Amino acid sequence: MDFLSKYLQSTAEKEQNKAVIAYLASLDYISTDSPKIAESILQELKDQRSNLKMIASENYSSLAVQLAMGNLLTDKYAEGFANHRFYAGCSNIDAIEEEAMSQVKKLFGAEFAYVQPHSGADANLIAFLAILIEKVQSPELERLGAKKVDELSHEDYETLRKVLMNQSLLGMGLNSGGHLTHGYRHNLSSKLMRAFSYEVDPKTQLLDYENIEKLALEIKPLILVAGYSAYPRAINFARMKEIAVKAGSVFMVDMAHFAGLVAGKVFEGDFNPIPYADIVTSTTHKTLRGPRGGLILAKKEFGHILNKGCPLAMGGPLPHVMAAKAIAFQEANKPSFHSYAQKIVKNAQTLAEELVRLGLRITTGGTDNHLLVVDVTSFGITGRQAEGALRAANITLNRNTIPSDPNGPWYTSGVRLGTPALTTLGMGPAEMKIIAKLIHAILKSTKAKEDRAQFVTEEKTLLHVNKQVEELLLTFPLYPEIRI
Ligand code: DSN
Repeated sequence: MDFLSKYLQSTAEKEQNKAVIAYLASLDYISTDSPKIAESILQELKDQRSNLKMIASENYSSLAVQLAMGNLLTDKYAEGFANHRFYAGCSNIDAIEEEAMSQVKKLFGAEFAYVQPHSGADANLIAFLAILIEKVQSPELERLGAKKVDELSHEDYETLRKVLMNQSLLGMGLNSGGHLTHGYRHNLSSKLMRAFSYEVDPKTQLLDYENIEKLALEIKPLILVAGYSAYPRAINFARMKEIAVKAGSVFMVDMAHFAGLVAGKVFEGDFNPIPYADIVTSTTHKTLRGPRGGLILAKKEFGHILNKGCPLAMGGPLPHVMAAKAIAFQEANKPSFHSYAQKIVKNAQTLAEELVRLGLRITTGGTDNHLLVVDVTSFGITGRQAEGALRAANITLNRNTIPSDPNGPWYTSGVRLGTPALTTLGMGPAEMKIIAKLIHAILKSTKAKEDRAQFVTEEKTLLHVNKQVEELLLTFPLYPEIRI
């Protein structure tokens, strides 16, 4: 590969366009060491440029965010937390971690921030453990007459472990749009604690706060979790907090999906989790548009435990990713991020309205956020078949269960669509209307084969949609400054 010298010969803006130079140089340089890896990076760029990215949990980060991850920060061990490390020579990592913490606290108005989690799942695990330690282990230690776990005899430690493992968690069920880490049977969360789920109302598919309250008062969980991966509505966190208080639960919110909508002030008042939750976890790469990673915000009382996320549950922090998080938080602190967040929702609502107008069934009938879940059963296909047919048409999304899904989480009866990435490209309501028609055309022209994963789509429609997608993406290109 020799992208950089071609670029330098063809542009007079070379002094100004440092990001492009860095990007191209890195590709060229990687290709000298590993042509295979350079080829895959290039291929991924081409792939993302030729498909409409509608996976609700994905986005396009800025080149500054991406480039911050490609350097020697990855070589540094920094177990511990800022200014409290188990390794020498961490002062630069301290500065990076402190900058990321300060930017994200400002962004969300949070008392405490922990920016090390490698993912949202890590963030949730650390949050669960912090709550168990603060609310269960500490009083149990006192009862056993010890200050630290190290002081306990083997027998007393076993007693403590049994008490810790006997706690309960109440979160939104996977079929209703909750996340795996909120107590799903195939996730550690349901092995670590006794896990219970609340589900959406079968008729409206909306959260039923009265029902959640009833369940919470019966179970009295240690932790009440709010948050979702596939629920298209705003949650009333003031109401959820009220339930948590009545049930004597710690209130935790996983805002991985909608963090960008909180940062962008779309979700305010009762719908902003920060003032209400004891602990808020998130990812940094979805609506928040940062690097792949996790994040925890909390009331101060949990800070001293959360800071011990490594080694409590996690390996060494990733300093290069913390640097990229700091940049992303700074970007989200700019006023332009507010209008970005508003446009995400406007686009999702337009898409939903147009799909409904075309006769599609959308769970809850619409959306308040960045995502929608479409029931594809009326087309006689599974979610898996719909996902495959749409990908063949260059529309990338993921299959998703709908409430009470008869097809289970592998085949599913729905697809989940999101607008964060297309909004980053600059698309608006006019494009959403076109895309709704394209999705409808593909679903209508797809027939199921016997196997629940196999399908066939009418050739003429497929070619038409491919062409339309290509035209849209030529008008709204990804990283237009990178001309390769
Ligand atoms: N995998 C993420 C999503 O797609 O929603 C959540 O973990």
